[in-house]
This record gives sequence, C-alpha cells and structure tokens, in this order.
Amino acid sequence: MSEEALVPEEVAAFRDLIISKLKYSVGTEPDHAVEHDWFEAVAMATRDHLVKTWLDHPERARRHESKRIYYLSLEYLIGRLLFASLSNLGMLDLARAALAELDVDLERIRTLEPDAALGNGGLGRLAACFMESMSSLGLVAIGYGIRYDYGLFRQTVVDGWQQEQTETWLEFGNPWEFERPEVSYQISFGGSVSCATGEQGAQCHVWHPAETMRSIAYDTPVVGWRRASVNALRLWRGRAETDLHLDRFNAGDYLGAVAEEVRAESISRVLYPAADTPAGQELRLRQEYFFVSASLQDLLRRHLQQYGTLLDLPGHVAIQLNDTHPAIAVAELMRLLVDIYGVPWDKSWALTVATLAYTNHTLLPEALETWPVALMERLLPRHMQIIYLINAQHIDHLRAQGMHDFDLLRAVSLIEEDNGRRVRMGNLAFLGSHSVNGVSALHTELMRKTVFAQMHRLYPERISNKTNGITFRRWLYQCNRGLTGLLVETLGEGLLDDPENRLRDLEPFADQLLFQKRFAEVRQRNKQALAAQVQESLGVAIAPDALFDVQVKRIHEYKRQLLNLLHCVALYQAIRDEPEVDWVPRVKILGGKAASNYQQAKLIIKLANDIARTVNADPTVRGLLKVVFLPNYNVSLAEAIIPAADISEQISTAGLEASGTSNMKFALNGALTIGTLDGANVEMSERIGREHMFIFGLTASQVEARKRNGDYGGAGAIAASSRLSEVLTAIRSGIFSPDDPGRYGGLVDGLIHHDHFMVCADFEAYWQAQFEVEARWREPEQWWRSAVLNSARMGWFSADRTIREYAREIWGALP
Ligand code: NBG
Repeated sequence: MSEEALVPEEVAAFRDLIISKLKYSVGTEPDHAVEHDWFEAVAMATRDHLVKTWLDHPERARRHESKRIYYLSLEYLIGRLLFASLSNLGMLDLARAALAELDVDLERIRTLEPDAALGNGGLGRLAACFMESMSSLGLVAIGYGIRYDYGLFRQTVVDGWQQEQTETWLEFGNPWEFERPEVSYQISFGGSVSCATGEQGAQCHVWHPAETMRSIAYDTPVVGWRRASVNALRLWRGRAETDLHLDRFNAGDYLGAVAEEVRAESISRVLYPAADTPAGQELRLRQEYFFVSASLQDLLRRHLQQYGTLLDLPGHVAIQLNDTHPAIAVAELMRLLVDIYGVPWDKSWALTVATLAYTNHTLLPEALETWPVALMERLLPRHMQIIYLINAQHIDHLRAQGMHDFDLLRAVSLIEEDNGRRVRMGNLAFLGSHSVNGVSALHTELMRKTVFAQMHRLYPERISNKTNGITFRRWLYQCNRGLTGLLVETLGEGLLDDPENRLRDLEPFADQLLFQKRFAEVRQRNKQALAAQVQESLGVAIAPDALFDVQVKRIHEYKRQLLNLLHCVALYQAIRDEPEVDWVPRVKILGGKAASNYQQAKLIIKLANDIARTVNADPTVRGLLKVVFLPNYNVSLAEAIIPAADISEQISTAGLEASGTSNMKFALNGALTIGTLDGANVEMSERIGREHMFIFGLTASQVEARKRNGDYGGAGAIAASSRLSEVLTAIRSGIFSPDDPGRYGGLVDGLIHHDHFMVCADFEAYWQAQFEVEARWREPEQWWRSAVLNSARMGWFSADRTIREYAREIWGALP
C-alpha cells in the first residue's frame, strides 16, 4: 500500500531531522548508534511533526471555542505508537525512505518499541481506539488516566503455567510524552470534616485531610487520520508534596526521609491486573480518586480561565466515565463545586448531572464496584458525606412521588445494606449522570432488564445504547498492509477516508474468483509471517495451509476457552480413531492473560499447554491438528495474529460478554466467526448475514431460563453426548497430565455439577458448528466469498461511527 507520493526534499528534511535528534537528543552519532538509538531518534522526529500539527492547525482558533470532551479512564491499552503516528501523519513511506538513506530498516526499528499496556483488555483498548477516533473526527478531547510505571504484567509460560513478570515499558524512557511539572494538583486523603455556619446561615464544610500529595501531568499527543487534529492523552503520576525530609535525613533516618515520597509514588506504580473483577484493595480506590480529582481540578481550572464562571459548565464540557472506575467523579465534582467554588448545592447537582455521562461495560456481578462505607469514611470522609446527602435527596424524592416500596428503595439506594454497608458505584454513576449507556444492543437491553432494572424504571430516558467500534486505521491499515493494498487497488484511495461507506463497494467482488484468489493470497502471506513468528518463539512448526482457528482474549471462564479446548480434545480423539479420514488440517491458536489471582483461569492455560504438548507430539495425528498457546498476548501480538486468522472464536456464554471488540477486528480482516449470539456478535450477524458466520448455542434468554430453573449441571448434556463424555473421561484420566494425573479432576467435576457457564450444554452445538466450518473450508469459493463479505459489511463497526453517536446523542458536540 502506498498512500503517499514522496517528495525528495521532504525525505531529505526528515532524514536530517532524524540525524539531528540522534545527535542532540539521544547524544550519539550515526556511526555509533545502536538500533534503539535509532528508534528514539525517529520517534522524537515524528513527535516534532505531531507537535507541529498541533500548533499549526488551521482550526486552532475554532477548536478553542468548541465543546470539550473529557474521557476519564483508568485504562488505555495503547500498544505501539510509531506506526500509528507515522501512518496518521501520512509519513510512513517518507520515514521508510529517509531511514533507508541512513541504511536503517524501519520494520526492525518498529519492533523495538515496547507496548504501552496501560490496560487489561477490551475496556482499555476501546479507550485507545476512541482517543484515535476523536482526533480523526476533529473533536476537541482530552483523555485522562494514570501513567503507570508498570503496565499489565508480562506473561511467560513456564512448564505450561502462567508466570507474571513486571512490565517495564518505561525502562528506556518514553519518547512520546511531555512531562509537565507545572501542571500539578494537590490530592488529599483521610482526616476529618468540620462544619461551620457561614454568611446567611449557609452551612460550609471544611475538609481537613490527614495526607496530601501531588499529581504531575504527562501529555502524549494522539494524531487523527490525515492529521485531522491532535489531542492529548494526559496521564497523571503521583508525587509527594515533599520529596525528601531533610531534617529526618540529617538525623540519620534515611528511610523515614523518603517514606512520603514512596507512599505517594506507589499510587501510580502499577496497573491492577484484574479484568472484569474488582481489585478490592484500598490502593485501587486511591488510584481512582487520585486521577479523578486531578482531572476534574485540571478541567475546571481550564474552563474558568476561558469562561470565568462554572455556571455554564455543561454548555462547554462533557465528561465521559469509562465504567465505574471514575465514578467517584460524581462526589468529587460536587465537592469542588460546593466546597471550593461556593456554588449552591442544588445548582451544583444540576451541573454535575448535566456534565457527566457513564458507560457500563459489564453485567458480571463480581465486576460491579462497591466500596465498604467504613473505607470510604476513612479515606474520603467528605465524599462519603456528599454521597449520603445525594442518597437522602434521591430517596426523599422517590417517597415524595409516592414510592414507598421497600424493595424498590433498597434496590436503587446508593448504599448496599446486605453484605456489610457498601457504596454502590454503579448506582452513584447512574444517578450522577444524564446519560448511561451500554456497549452493544443486547448488553443495553440486559442492563435495562437486570442490573439497572429499578433505576431504569425511575429514569426511563437515561439508558441508551452505543455499540462499540474499532479504529480501522490500526486494525486494518496498519496491521494488514497487504489487504489494505488490495482494497485500495480495487476500490480506490477514497476507501481509506471513508471505509464506513466505501467498504460495501467490495460486495460485488465477493463472487469474482480472481479477486477471491488475491484475497486468499494476502491471507496466506499473513499466515506465513505468523507461522515464522510461532516457529521462532515456540519452536513449533505450523503449516500456513492449515485452517488457523484463533481464540485470543483475556482468559475467563465466561469467555469459555474451555469449550474450545474440549473441541480440541474431541477432534484429537476423532483423528486418532479414524486416521484414514481426510481431515481438514487445523491449527488451534490460543493466547491471553489470566488475572494473577484467578486460579481457574490459570489452570485453563495449563490445560491448553498440556493438550498442546500431547497433541503436537503424537505421530498418529501427523500434523493434522496442532495446538499453540502464544505467550504474552498484547496489542502488538494481536496485530500479527488477527490478519492471519481464518476462524475467529467468539464463544462466550450468551448474555455475559458485554460487546467484544476483537470479534470486530477479526471479521474486518476477513476471518469467519464461530460464535454465540452474545454482545456485538448479534449485530455483526445482522449486518454480515448469519449465513456468513457460524452461530451456535444457547441464546441469552435460554441461558437465563436455565439459570432460573437452577439447571447448572452438565450431567444431562454429558449423558446425551458420548463424544463429550469421552473427552471428559480423557481429561480426567490424566493422559494430558501424566506427571500429575489428578490435575484436572476438579475441573471436570465442576463441569458435571456446577457448569455455570453452560459449557456442556453448548458442546454438541459447538461441535456441529465446527463441522460446518470444515465443510465450508472444503469449498474454497464459498469460504472466500463469505470472507470477502465479512470485510465488506463491517464498515458500521468503525469507532468513528460510535464516537459520532456519543458526540451527537450524549455530548452535544459536533465532530
Ligand atoms: C469489557 C467487556 C467487553 C467489551 C469491553 C469494551 C470490562 C469491564 N468490560 O465485552 O467485557 O467489549 O469492555 O466495552 O472490561
């Protein structure tokens, strides 16, 4: 793909800029530079262009007046930035040419950049896609978050078990960011609140914190497609008010002298490795409050500077809360308005609700954050008062409307009374926002019916749906240059600027054999590249001609990697039973991290590796089935895997995956989905056409009905399927774990007696769907027709469409 015409003077200028960065910023000379020096020099040269775009933007004055969008997220799963920035700047070919003149290979330099993994999974990656999209649409936005010293752990697999290592992404510095020591706010914790009666009898509350620290800003520029605009991702780092207590140091107390510094810095030390489960630690609540308070102080200061009053805040500012992690913003914004800026309570409440909006990302009960009242009282005493007050008004308001039903009032209260008193952050975010949204049509419907059923009754207009999307720039143009080149050649350059509408023009080509062939050739090259990577990292040979069947995502029981593994064993047994049958050669590729305290998920990783070792070494299989577990799944690995996939596994128990976003990335790149009617799979099947996917299994309402009947056992399904029962017998017998034959006894028992995720109930349907996959694979014309139609019909799942919906329907901002 060549998106730029090269001008020799520009190539020379960029080359000279790189050399000057190498000399004066990195401090070395071309002759002595090691590869990493080159990476840094190129990154800094690229950053100059980002800043230039930022400062010289023709729309700068207008932007100043525009409504500002603030995206508050505890996670940003960014990945690498070099190609993302160069590509959106339209400088990729230019950079390649400039480096070639210096005898440096851009592709090699690219791999030296560490992934910025400041997120766990889908939620954090969505935030990164949204940032890119907002810049591409020219929205004026700032993403606020935490600059963790250590991102999501690095996963290694030792003897089949996951091991966690710290992720030191900042080890060699971070060439993209600007430290802004002057942008710093005081953040307080603990202490007490005194109450005084001020002028005209008004009550005023003064918080006397026990502890204060500071936040320091670090800005990373995020450029949009074709330089549409540049926005900042502003991440906060914790710092002590006083770095070193010299008096203590001089008195010989060297540790005590830095204790405050250590304590303050620990707040931005490490990302919690818990996806879909709350880390119940106090440090987590501190992190949440820390970044929310810094961000709100920052945006209020900016607003006041420009407009002089806070009374028009919602007219100029929209704040989106990414899940409940920043939900304390409701109380903090109230505190700042009432206590610091003296805005009357009722007015403050109106401003808060009109400014804030909340996105829910999961219905899993264990993931809905609640904090013990006692902890809140100790850490954030003034906020706890404010929450009590909001709650009292809320309940009074309902009573005044004649609602006295005890169960209803209990369900909508901000305080949960059942398991010790706890603050429900979901209800707080709901009440304090004018808009609450889910991330797929099904998820939003279930929000209305389940978790927020009572709140929805009270505020029927508040919940809306905004189905997730992905940025095509990263998940097509950058990761699959072969396919992008083919699409541009077929549909013209204009595709790149408007894939949402133009991808559809591909549909007529789905039937053309010549086009199918070229589409398949692109896939084949991507598979060869992945096979080489697998060979290098695992020493396992996989055949690029085989069907690549891929499941990569966080390891979680509801995502049902286990179902995939059961299929794998069933296939293995079938091949062994009838080696003479003409089986479709298949490579099962799995990857994903398990939260470090999630034992069952770690056991599933071990099972995958045990199966892989056994199957790959079995001569009767003759390579017809290979299994690989790729360690340390991250954004960069996803960029290599997704374009090489033939089958995308999206097989969560229906009703439990809020949306999914890798499902969209795979389909955009032409993989066929095998999946349940869950999350965004439902909408994908409506747009792509069910006949071009392999949909199977219980629906969300069927799952719900089974749960209502207490039907959690797998025994019935096992009795009805000799295949399933043989699979479970084999796993239990220890043939995959001869070193510890009892390893999987408990796991199998769990499936028989408490099959919460309905693995057994869906097994036969899944087997059947996999059978249909093979049948389609044997008909290449049909297969590639479906593959092309998948790409052609995915335009709607662009994050640009999602962001336009947020802008129009929630933020009241014009892209
Ligand atoms: C995740 C969901 C996914 C969804 C992403 C982005 C959390 C709490 N939720 O299904 O599990 O795609 O959010 O919305 O991580």
